[in-house]
Amino acid sequence: MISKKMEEAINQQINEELYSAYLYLSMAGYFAEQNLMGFYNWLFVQYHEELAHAEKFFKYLIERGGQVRLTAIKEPERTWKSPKDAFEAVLKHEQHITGKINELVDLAEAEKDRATFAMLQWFVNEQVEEEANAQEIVAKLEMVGEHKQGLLMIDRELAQRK
Ligand code: OFO
Repeated sequence: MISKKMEEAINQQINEELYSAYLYLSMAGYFAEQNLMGFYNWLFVQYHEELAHAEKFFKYLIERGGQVRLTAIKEPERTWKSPKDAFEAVLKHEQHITGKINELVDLAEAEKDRATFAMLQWFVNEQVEEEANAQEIVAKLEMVGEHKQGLLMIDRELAQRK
């Protein structure tokens, strides 16, 4: 049986992951409005990844005999100043999520909850990838600056993500 403290923290993380999904879906809409359908595709795939993260925590909590408590998801932003501004927001958000995962790891350690600690290692590794992916796109957007052709090249590349 999982502790109440750990249960509460995992429920909060389910909300964080669902908010991540909501944020990226909102961003996908922002890029679709600008006909940047490669960026749209990347974010739509990312939206599904975040739903999968929420489901992983949800199923884990049930497996451990915890009680799921879904709370309200806050409204995400709808517009950004530029593609670079949007992806800087992705990176900042992922850094925030990494912090949340690290807090969960600390709590699992403090509670001597080895099963949760082990489960969280997948998320620790996943966050390395999440931050690196966002960082790479920010760097590319910085490189192309105001050049529309460069932006369209990145758009074509991001259209490949499945
Ligand atoms: Fe769930 O990793 Fe992104 O937010």
